[in-house]
Amino acid sequence: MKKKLLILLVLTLMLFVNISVGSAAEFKEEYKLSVVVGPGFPWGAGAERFVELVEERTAGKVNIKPYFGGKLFAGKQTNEFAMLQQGQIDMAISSTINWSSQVKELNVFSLPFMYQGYDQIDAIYSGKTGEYILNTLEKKGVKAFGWGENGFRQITNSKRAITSPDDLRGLRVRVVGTPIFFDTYNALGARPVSMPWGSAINGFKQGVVDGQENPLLGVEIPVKIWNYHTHITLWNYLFDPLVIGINKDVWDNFDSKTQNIIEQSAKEALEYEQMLARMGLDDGSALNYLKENNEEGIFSFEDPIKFIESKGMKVNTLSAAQYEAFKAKTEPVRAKWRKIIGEELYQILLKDLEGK
Ligand code: X2X
Repeated sequence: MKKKLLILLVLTLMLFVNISVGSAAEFKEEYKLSVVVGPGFPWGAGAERFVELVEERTAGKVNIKPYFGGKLFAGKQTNEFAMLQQGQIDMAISSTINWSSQVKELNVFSLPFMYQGYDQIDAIYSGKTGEYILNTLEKKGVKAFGWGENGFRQITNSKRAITSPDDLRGLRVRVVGTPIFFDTYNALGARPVSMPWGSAINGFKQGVVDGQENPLLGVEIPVKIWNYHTHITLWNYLFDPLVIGINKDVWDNFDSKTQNIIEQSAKEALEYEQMLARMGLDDGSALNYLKENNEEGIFSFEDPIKFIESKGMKVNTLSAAQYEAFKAKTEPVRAKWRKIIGEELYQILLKDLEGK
C-alpha cells in the first residue's frame, strides 16, 4: 500500500513538473520586434505602445523587445519580410512599402496618384481590400494586424519648387529599393536613387541626392527635414500604411488567450499610432482623439504645415490641373502595376473606393 501511494505521488509530481515545464516552454525568453525607425517617430511610439500593452496584459510573460533603427535586418529594410517569414524576426511593425517586393498585393497602396484623402484610405482599411491584404500576408506565413500608418508621402528637395512633372526632370530622388518607385520616378523624368533608410539621412546631408519622399508627420518632421531640404510639395501621391506582423509559427504557438491579448493590443497600438500620424492633417478628429485621451504623446501639432513653414520650408500644394498632369504622366505605371497586383484585388479596390 505504502509503495502504491509512493508511486502515485511520484507520478503526480512528474505530471505537475511536466505541465509547468510545458507551459513555461510556450513562451520564448524574448520576442524580437523589428522597427525601421526610432522611438521618436509615430511609428516607433506605436511599437512601444504595443510592447507595453502586451507586457501589462500577459503579466510580463510575453516579453517583446523592439529593435529600432532596422537593427535586425542590418539596414536592408527590403529583407525584413523574408526574415519574418523565416522566423529570424518574430514580429515587426512595418510599412507595406518595405514588404511589397515580396508581397506584390501590397503595391496597391503605392499606385501613384490613385488616392487623395483619408476617406478613401479609411474605406480601404475597413473594406474588402484591407481584409484581402491581411489574408494574403497570413497565407505567406505572417499573421498581420492593421492599420497604423506612416501617411501620405510628400516630396521634399533642395533645388526647386515642384508643381509640374518638368520640375522633377533630372532630380535625384532617394527611394526605398522597391520596384514600383523606380517606375513612377522614371515616368516623371526624375532619377530615382535606391537608398536604405539607415543611410538616407547621411545621403541628404552630403547631397548624394537632391530630394526624397516620406510622410510629413511620420518621418519628415521627426527627422527635421528642413535641415536638408527647402521645398516640399504636398501632393499625396501615394499612401503608406503600417501593419503589425507576426511569424505564423510564433503566432500558432500562443494559446488562444494570449492570441486575443496580442490581437487587441496590436489594434489599440496601431489606432493610437494612426492618430499620431494624422494629427492636424485630417478634419481634426485625430487631434481631438489624442486630446480627449490625454495622449498627445511624442509631439503635438495643431497645424504641422504651418510648423514646417515656420522652419523655413517653402510649401507647395497642387491645383486640380497640376495634379492631373502628374496623374497623366504616371498612367502607364498604374496600368502595369494593376496587372501585377492582379485584377481580382484591383476590382475589390475600385469597389471600396466607389463614392469616396
Ligand atoms: O525608408 C523610408 O522611406 C521609410 C522610413 O518611410 C520606410 O521604411 C518606408
